[in-house]
Amino acid sequence: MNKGKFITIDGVEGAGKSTQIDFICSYLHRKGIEVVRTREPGGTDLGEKIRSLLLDVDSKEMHSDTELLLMFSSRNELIQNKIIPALNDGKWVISDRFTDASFAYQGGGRMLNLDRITKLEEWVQGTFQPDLTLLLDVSVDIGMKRIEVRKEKDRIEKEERAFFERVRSGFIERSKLYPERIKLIDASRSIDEVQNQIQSLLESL
Ligand code: Z5A
Repeated sequence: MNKGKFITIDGVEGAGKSTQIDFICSYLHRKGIEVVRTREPGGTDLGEKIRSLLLDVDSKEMHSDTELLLMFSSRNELIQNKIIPALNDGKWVISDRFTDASFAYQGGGRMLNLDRITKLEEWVQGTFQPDLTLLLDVSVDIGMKRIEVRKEKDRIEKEERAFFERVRSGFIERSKLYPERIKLIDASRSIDEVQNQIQSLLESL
């Protein structure tokens, strides 16, 4: 039986996931909870290699189905080799992105059939789901503005604006389907205000 809790955080790029994960980790540490921080795609040795393939700008011909399958390959490694063992040890796991991102990016952005994504989800996860998903919702404009000062864009970040609008809608649809698990947070607010919203959700967990 799992003893730890599994929390995921998601949203369009620039929503503030990394910023808020820093806060969540230190908040839980202060409560005496041991936390494992991870990310998708990636989070394991093999997963990080898969991540490099996925984000490589030279892979621009990658078929959308290949992209989806690689996301789930990375996820399988992460679940089996990192998340489940940590939860069984009583640790809490915080993942920067998880399966909702596949529904939003590959389902919404790439317009892949959602039933096929559901089949992969069932195959890789069975009934395993996060205890809590924090969905940081921000407009595509705000998200892009926050990260415009950054280095070069990776393969997915190079997509056109309409792609990211579909991704955002995909996330919102997910939150409507699973309101108990996915908590929609207005991430256009200040960092402190977003933190306060997250802190009360963590307390209830
Ligand atoms: N992907 C996929 O397609 N399918 C899948 O199944 C999965 C992933 C799992 C890698 O994700 C890519 O993989 C991603 C989706 C795809 N592609 N895209 N696009 P990633 O998570 O590694 O990369 P990212 O989406 O590009 O994340 P990010 O740009 O690093 O965003 P973030 O972590 O949400 O933002 P941040 O670094 O915390 O904040 C950005 C800046 O905004 C920073 O200067 C902050 O100080 C500032 N900030 C943060 N919060 C605020 C607030 N509230 N106000 C003002 N400023 C703020």
